[in-house]
Amino acid sequence: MGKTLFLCNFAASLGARAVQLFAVTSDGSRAAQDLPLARAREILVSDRPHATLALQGVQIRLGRGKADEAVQLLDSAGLADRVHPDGAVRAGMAQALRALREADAVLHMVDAALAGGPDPAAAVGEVDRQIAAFAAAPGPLRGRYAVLANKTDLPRAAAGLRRVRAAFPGSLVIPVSALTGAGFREVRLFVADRI
Ligand SMILES: Nc1nc2c(ncn2[C@@H]2O[C@H](COP(=O)(O)OP(=O)(O)OP(=O)(O)O)[C@@H](O)[C@H]2O)c(=O)[nH]1
Ligand SMILES: [Mg+2]
Repeated sequence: MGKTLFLCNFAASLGARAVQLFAVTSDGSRAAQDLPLARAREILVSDRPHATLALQGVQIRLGRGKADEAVQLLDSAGLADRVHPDGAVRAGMAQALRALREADAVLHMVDAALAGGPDPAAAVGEVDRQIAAFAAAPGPLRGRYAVLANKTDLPRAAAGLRRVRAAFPGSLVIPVSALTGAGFREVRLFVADRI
């Protein structure tokens, strides 16, 4: 759907050169390994579902007042409605949910091109609605949450974007293309205001 491609290209647009791969071990400690962004795009972005199983991240600078300090941008596993049979996939989803509470800003990505196709439920599921509802309620996410409607470079995304906005009526929805960089400026401003 584009979370990992977004991480790589958004970080590159802000001048980052490398992404860090975190291996989070059972005691919670992180082992980091640097990977140049071009290489990261090659090996981390994939059409295969559940390509990303563990949190991975990159240090960026947003270049805006206080926000011109190092900011950590994290990429997570995708969430699904059903309990996945593979324990590693389930663990990745649990880790993504835990990370939600600790972040200064949360970018929840959905596929606007998929939402514009014949099966929009594949793009916005129950777990997506639940997270949006959680973000809108008083609590750790309120005011720090935006939905990124990705793949606006594809033809079906125009209809998809309308469906995404209808599915998340109370949320800020930012149209983006992880591929072309469309919408990155809006995302940068959103994040810079919240750190
Ligand atoms: N046309 C287009 N393709 C995109 C865009 N973003 C991602 N893709 C493609 O969608 C596929 C999945 O991208 P990833 O970034 O690996 O998706 P992900 O959300 O990280 O997926 P998981 O880690 O498996 O949850 C790749 O083939 C990308 O090239 C986009 O904005 N436009
Ligand atoms: Mg990924």
